[in-house]
Amino acid sequence: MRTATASPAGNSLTALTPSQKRFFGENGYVILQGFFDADRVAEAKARIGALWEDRSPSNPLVIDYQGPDAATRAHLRDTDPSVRGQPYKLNDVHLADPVLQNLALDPRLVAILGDVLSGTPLACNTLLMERGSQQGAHFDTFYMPSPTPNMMCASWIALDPVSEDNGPLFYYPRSHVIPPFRFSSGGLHAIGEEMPEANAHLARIIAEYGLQEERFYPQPGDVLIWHAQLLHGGSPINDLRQTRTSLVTHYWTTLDFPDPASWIELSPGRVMLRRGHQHVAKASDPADVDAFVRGLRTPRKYLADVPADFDPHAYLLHNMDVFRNCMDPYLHYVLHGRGEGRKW
Ligand SMILES: O=C(O)CCC(=O)C(=O)O
Ligand SMILES: [Fe+2]
Repeated sequence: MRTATASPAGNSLTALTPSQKRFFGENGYVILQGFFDADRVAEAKARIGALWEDRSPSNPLVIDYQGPDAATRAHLRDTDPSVRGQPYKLNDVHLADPVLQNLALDPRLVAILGDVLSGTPLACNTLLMERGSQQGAHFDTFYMPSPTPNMMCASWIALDPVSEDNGPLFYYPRSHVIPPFRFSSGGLHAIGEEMPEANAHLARIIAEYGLQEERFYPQPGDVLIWHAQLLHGGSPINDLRQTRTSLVTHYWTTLDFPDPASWIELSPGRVMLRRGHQHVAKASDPADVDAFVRGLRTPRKYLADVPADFDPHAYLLHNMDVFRNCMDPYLHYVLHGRGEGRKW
């Protein structure tokens, strides 16, 4: 599929061509070949090494292991270097590292994303991986649906060549036009106990609509942009020795966050959600929760929408997944928790 969306001068592209725009609308993704040059790629890879080496208490990064200790979340500074040889996800490097931030919020990239989204993209999180995720087919809206449906997209920046052996990203072209799976809340946000049903639904729509999986075999510097509702995942890794470094950024838009206190604008058009790092918390820790609640900058719109006696501490302590994912309890309650019948 790479030729269908090839751009003659990827590293000077600042807007999608009309045919690329049409391709995105019809297929739910677009590939920008050679978007970042070799220097940007080398610089980014050097930063990843430096972040791993930074053992100082001021290194705020939080890692999710995906290897033998899958489901472990820890500070990168405390992580044994051997974990680097296994699949992992490093959360939100854009909050801590200017070089990686400049990839996620590259001026040319945000101009293109703004066009795709018809609004200013708002980087809500990043995931840095040095190996494939091997994650099953999913919609990103299971994890971080935008407040307004479809006002969301993702960029996937290749920093290594990808082949069949190092776990290529896969996706189903045109899956974005299929009505999304709705959880019992009526929303798109995943409810843990209902995931088996959601996965069975995905298998059914793949068969019913005759969706054909495609795999992405990029060169370093290539970028894939996908629509909020494009079904995708990571293929199995055949050779764990090979890295498959990529930076994924999920973007909402500033239209959903009209209060500028919710963002940080690095320069015009380059905007990220004002938020902290993910929380490393194994059990309910009221002191951590308290510190988090004190630092909140909840948009007024959401504050006004919760019951007068809503207690954000109690909500986070009852719903540690919300705390671990560093989600604002008021916003989470209004967008998801109320519909899901969450306790507080
Ligand atoms: O790179 C991968 O293997 C999958 C990444 C992904 O699904 C995501 O970050 O949304
Ligand atoms: Fe995803």
